Amino acid sequence: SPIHALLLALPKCEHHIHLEGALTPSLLFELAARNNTTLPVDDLAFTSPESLRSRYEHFTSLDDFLHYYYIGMSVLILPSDFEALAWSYFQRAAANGVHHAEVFFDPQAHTSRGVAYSTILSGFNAARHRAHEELRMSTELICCFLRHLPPPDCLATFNQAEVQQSFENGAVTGIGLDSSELDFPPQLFGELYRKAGEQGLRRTAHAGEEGPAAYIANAIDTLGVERIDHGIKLAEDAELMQRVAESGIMLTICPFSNVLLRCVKSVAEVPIRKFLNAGVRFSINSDDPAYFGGYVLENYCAVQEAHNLGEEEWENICQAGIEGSWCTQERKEELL
Ligand code: ES4
Ligand code: ZN
Repeated sequence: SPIHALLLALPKCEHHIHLEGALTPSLLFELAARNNTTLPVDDLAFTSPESLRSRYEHFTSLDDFLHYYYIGMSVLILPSDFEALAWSYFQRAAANGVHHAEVFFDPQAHTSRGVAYSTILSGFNAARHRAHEELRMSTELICCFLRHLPPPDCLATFNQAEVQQSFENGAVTGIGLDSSELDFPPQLFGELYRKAGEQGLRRTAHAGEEGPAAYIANAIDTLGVERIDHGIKLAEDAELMQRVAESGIMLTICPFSNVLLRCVKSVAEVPIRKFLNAGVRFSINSDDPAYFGGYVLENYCAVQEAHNLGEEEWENICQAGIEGSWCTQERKEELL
C-alpha cells in the first residue's frame, strides 16, 4: 500500500536498539561453535536455532527475556564477534530505511565475563566505520549501565580509564540505564548521572516499561535525562504527560517489545494516540530485534495497522526523531 511505501521511504532514525539484542539465534549458534561456548544443557530451548527462536515467542516478563539475553551474549568473545553482530544489525537497519542509528550496549555484561571494554569497542567501531562507508548510515554509541547491579559497580565501570577514554574521544556519546526495572528505581543512579552530566555526556534511561509512571518522573528529576526509553506508562499520568510534552523530552517507544514482554496485550494498546494528542515527542524502535520478531520497519508497520496514522503524522514522527537525535546539527540538517 502507499502508506507502507512511505514508511519504508521516510528517513528514519533508531534510538532504542540494544546491539546484544540483535544477536540472532543463527549467529548465536555460529559464534558458540567457533568460540567453544558452553550453552545451558538443562534448557531444551538451546537445542537448535529453531528451538531457541520458538522459545522467544513465549516470554512471560522482562526478567524472563533478560535470562535468555544474558546467556545469548556469552558467545561474544572476540572483537570480530562484536563487529559481526553490529554489522548484521546495521545492514538490516539500512534495508529498513534507517539513516541514523543510536545503539545501546551493555559493557558490564561483557567485562564481568572477562571480555575487555576495548574488545567490545574495537569491534563495534569497525562496524560503525563500515556502516558509514558502505551504507552512508551515521551511528552513535550509548553506554548502558545495568540497574540490577550495585550502583558502586556501575560507577566503577564508568570511571575505568578505557571507558573514560571512549567518552573523551567521542566514540561514546551518552549513557543509558537498562536491565530489570521494578526493583531498581532510577534515583539509585543519581551520582552516576550527575557525573555523566558534568562530563557533557547525553543521558537517557529506561523507565515506565514495567515500572510505574513515577519512575519516569524520578528519571527526569534525579537523573537529568533528555530522553526516556519506553515510557509507555506515561499515559497513565495526564499531568506528567503534559510536563513531558512541554519539556520536549522524547520517548523511545518499542511496540513489539511491549507486546512480547507482556507490558501491553497488543500494539493497539501502546498509547500512540494519547501521545500524539498531548504533543509528547516519541520515536519508534525495535529494542531487541532478534528476540522480539521484528526490525524497525516492522514496528512502524504494526503501529500503522493498529493506529492508522496519516501521512503527515508519520512525517512529523520522523522529523521529531531527527530533532531528538544526538548527532551534530550538521548531520540533522542532512537527515531532514
Ligand atoms: C532490554 Cl526490553 C529491555 N528492557 C530493559 N533492559 C533491556 N536490555 C535489553 N533489552
Ligand atoms: Zn531497551
